[in-house]
Amino acid sequence: MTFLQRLRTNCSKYTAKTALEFVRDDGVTAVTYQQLEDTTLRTMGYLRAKGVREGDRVALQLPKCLPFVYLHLATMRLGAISLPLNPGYPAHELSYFLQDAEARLLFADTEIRPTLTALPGGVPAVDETVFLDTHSDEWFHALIAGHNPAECAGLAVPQDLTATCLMIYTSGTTGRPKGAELTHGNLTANITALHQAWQWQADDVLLHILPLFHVHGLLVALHGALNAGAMTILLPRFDPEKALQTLCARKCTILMGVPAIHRRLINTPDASAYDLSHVRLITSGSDRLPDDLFRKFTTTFGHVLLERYGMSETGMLISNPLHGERRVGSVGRPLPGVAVRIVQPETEEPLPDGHIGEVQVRGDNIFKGYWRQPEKTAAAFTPDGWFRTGDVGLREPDGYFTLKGRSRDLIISGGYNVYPSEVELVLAEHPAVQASAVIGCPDSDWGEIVVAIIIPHPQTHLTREAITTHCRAYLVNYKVPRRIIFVEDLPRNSLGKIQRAKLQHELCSQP
Ligand code: MLC
Repeated sequence: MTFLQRLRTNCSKYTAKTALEFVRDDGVTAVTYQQLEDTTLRTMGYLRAKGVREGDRVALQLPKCLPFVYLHLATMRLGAISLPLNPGYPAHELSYFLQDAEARLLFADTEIRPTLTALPGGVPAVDETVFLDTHSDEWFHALIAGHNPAECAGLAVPQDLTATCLMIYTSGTTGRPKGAELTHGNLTANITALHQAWQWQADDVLLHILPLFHVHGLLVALHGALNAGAMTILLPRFDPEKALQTLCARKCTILMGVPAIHRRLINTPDASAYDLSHVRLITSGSDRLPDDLFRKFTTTFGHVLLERYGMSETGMLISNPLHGERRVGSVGRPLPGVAVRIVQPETEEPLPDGHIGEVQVRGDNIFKGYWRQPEKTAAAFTPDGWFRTGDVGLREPDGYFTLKGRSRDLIISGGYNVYPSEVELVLAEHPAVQASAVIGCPDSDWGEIVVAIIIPHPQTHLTREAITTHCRAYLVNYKVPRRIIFVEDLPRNSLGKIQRAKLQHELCSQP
């Protein structure tokens, strides 16, 4: 049964049970499984009336809200492609995604109307933009009110496992971001493996504190709970105190976060006074979990974090066990249905246990390819069909995997991926920047922070503030360099390539 079929079954099985609760400062909106199904069907009617057909892209640049969930599910149920986008993208980044994806519809918050209207020539390659006032759901319900659930109730839930239903943009070491196409089969394989590994139950209560526009918050957390017929309590944004209070008051059983979130949780005043004994699972992913954080979390809350490993292109791959040893520094063993091998990077020959090499993976969870990028798709896989993760690691003789770094230049800040090249491209647009290099430096709060090393043009007076202002205009907040260093020269190798590792070695330990 596919994820969407399972969800529909859950909606008819658990009719009166709460599926979602959205917590606002001014109150809580509860949605039963029956209401979720009815609203999804109405939304499908609305989208169909707007002309959305199989394979069309529907872009969601919305803050975390219930209409996001309805639009996402309704789009996929129609056989169309849900395209979640970070609501913080400035016009420059947003414009690229919209152009590349050629979305039929864009749903955006009224608050970003000025950003969108500032785009030269209007919103690119989108047939229509629908602005929603996401402060209240009334607005959305008024929009779909003309559509009866019966209108789309007879439509078959998509059966084609190879059809794309979700597109997530990911960056790379070169070029512009690419849309990773995930299929119904991928979503189903991912959620089936996690359901089994973490033993999701219908009486689980998930506290949802992550953004919805990424694989972690969407596919692992939200889909996981819906697939199990469980209840999800959604907080619109992460606030450590509110999270701990809600976790206790609502007797939540599952929490998922990134290391930057877990660090904030342990640093909350009187953290250890919160009784989390009813919580059965707290997971960590999207970034390496430092050993000290792993240990401090256990001493603070009496809970051993379960670290797991995944990517946008693959969904979840490896996980520490629900029962058994959650090994510090390790991401655990491959999930059911996922094959993992370690290869020698140049020859791609499999390596014996204990040897460090590139992590390559296979399974029904691995994405179909990059949107309209056949060459990049081909380059992402080995000739025999293994996906090259770009991560470096080793396998212990007992099957546990440990990640040791990356073979690509990737910075992970607060669980978000940043590729140096995309920041360097923006820096190069500044008239007073002669050359630049961007590196990630370790940071106790964010894991890594983005650091820009810049050679200013002679005869210009370049300030850090000017660089920050420039970057904020073109890049979403977590990509904006937190440290800016002016230099007269950059170290290059004999081919003229900037030596990032050398810069990291020289500059990262300095404040
Ligand atoms: C916010 N800021 C960041 C940042 N997030 N800086 C660096 N890195 C980040 N990740 C900056 C803001 O610009 C702002 O600065 C200041 O920090 C405070 O912003 P904030 O929004 O109030 O921060 P906060 O709410 O504390 O957010 C922190 C966070 C958030 C950890 C909750 O970053 C987050 O939700 N991260 C999760 C990301 C995630 O879901 N990744 C999954 C990817 S999927 P200023 O100067 O503007 O005031 C994936 C696959 C997998 O990777 O395996 O899961």
